[in-house]
Amino acid sequence: MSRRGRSPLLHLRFRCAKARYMKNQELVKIFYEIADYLEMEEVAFKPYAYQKAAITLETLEEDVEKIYKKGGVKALEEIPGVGKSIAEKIEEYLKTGRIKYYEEFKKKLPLNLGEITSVEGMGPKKAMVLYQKLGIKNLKDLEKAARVHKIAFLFGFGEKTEKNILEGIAFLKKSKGRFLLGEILPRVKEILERLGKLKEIEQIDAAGSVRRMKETIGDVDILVAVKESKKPAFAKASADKIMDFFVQLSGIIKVWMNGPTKSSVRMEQGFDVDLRVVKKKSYGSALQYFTGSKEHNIVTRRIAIEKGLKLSEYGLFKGKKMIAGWSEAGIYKALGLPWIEPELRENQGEIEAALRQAQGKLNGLPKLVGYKDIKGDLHCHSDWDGGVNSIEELARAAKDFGYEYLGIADHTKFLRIEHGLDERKLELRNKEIDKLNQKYKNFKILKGAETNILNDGSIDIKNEALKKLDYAIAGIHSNFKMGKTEMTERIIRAMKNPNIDILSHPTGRILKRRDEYLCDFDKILRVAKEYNVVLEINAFPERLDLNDRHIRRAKESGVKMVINTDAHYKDQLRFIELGIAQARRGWATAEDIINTQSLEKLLKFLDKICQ
Ligand code: DGT
Ligand code: CA
Ligand code: CA
Repeated sequence: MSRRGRSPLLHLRFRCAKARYMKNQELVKIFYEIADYLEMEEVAFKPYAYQKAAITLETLEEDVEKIYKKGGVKALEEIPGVGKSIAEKIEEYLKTGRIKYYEEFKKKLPLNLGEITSVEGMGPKKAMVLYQKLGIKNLKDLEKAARVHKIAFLFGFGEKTEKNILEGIAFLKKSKGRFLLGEILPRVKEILERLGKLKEIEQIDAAGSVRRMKETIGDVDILVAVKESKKPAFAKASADKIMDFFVQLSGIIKVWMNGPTKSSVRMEQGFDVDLRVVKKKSYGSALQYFTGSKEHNIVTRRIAIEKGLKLSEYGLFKGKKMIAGWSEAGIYKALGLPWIEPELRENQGEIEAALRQAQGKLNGLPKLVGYKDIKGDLHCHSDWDGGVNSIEELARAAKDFGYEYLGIADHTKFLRIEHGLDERKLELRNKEIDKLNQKYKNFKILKGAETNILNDGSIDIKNEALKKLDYAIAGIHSNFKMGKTEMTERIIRAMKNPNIDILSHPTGRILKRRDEYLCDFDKILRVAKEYNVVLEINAFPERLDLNDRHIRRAKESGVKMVINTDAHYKDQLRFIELGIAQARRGWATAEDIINTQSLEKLLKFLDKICQ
């Protein structure tokens, strides 16, 4: 099946990301939709150009409006992935609030594409057929049609597709109202920074699921301690001032509540933020309480009761006397526990481990991998396979990031990802890397590839090509709906290939979109251990795959892991934080993660597992 000359959309998109600035975000949505419309009309290359622009805009930390005001269309063209024609469209949008080119598409095909394509398996082309044959314009229409079995009879659809559509919609509904940590975190940091400047604030932290770095977030909980004063009136005036400042922050579209100790707002990206102001003496207990999780707190409160104490958000009390409250560590200490990292607070055995540690026994709390421990990323895509940046740009970004090495893992030739490299192109790319490496001191670009595991478990590129690499990744990028035995065998066969070192995004889940594929994870772990295959913790915001539970099982099985971003654009290297958080939530230590090693050690390790 050759579709040469066409340039299909990248298989993975960080869709509808919450870009930092509103205009960026609106443009991201429009450009993805234009790409979809172009894809429907089978236009060559152009869809990909729009998609590339969308990818950069959604992670861009600058406001396009500002860029434009400063330097006009020329400055817009400097944004990676933005060419002349797209720069002009951005200008048109900033000037008139619309893009004619887009409006014309919408007139021709008036569907809510974003909604329909958010269903797993629903691409733009299927959406067009459904619109033309059944008049399906949005999610509601789609669900209705699937329920009354109108879709199964259409050419190219069938009962299975109809079932998948319903499953996809059910999955979407399940995750409704939750936001990806990757979308939320940059905004939270910004709010903390803005509020943190107020002189009335003694201390400020994000609590709740954000502090625990959970992969999805319901709402954001921020906690503030007011500077102390002898006069109560002063404290109250300070709290009022903090609240008033908070509810007037830019980017807020609704104030639910503005009270003396709690305010609650909705941000333009759609999520809510609660701000609580507490007294300094209660700050630690409030932080402990509002960090949660609820399940963790139930146990800490029970321990307090067993000691004849009472634990609440106001403090730890013995009768009427407060015995701890200002510091969070002080609360744990008074309960007879060491401080517990927020990422562990899910009542998954962390309190038992803390108790063992306090009693000087083995198997205490793990020394978690640190946010600064990663020395390089082994999974990013260059412009050789359709990523936004050249290898050199990526290397420079990685160097600036403080890395010792960067692994380029371009896609290989599997037919559906058409930018994939064949043996010859991979060879050429390797040469470019060799050449670039002569330039660097104390930094190295590693030659990798992300190969595709075909239906029978074979790899889509020749072993001779893999042998020339520093390491090879294999991943499933197609046919996710296999039976459990078949899928497990498929993956295992790939892992047994001596040239495969890393299994990428091992369970295939996409947050808010699709579940893991069926697979016997224990079997995968046994084979990984026996054949020295490293499992990836993919840090891409919508993947975070392995998840926390799998990481913990991998660690317990003695299987090594690697934290990678899967960046398709240099700014996405910062997603690494999300992967590290996930590793921590899975109790991983630096020893469990191979890319905490220096270049020298990593190369030795790869050499060893390559045999
Ligand atoms: P989320 O917002 O759904 O992502 O998850 P959280 O954990 O941020 O939950 P949220 O915002 O409802 O509450 C923040 C924290 O406050 C929660 O982690 C623990 C604490 N908390 C809230 N309600 C209760 C409760 O009824 N009992 C206990 N023990 N703690 C609570
Ligand atoms: Ca929350
Ligand atoms: Ca909350």
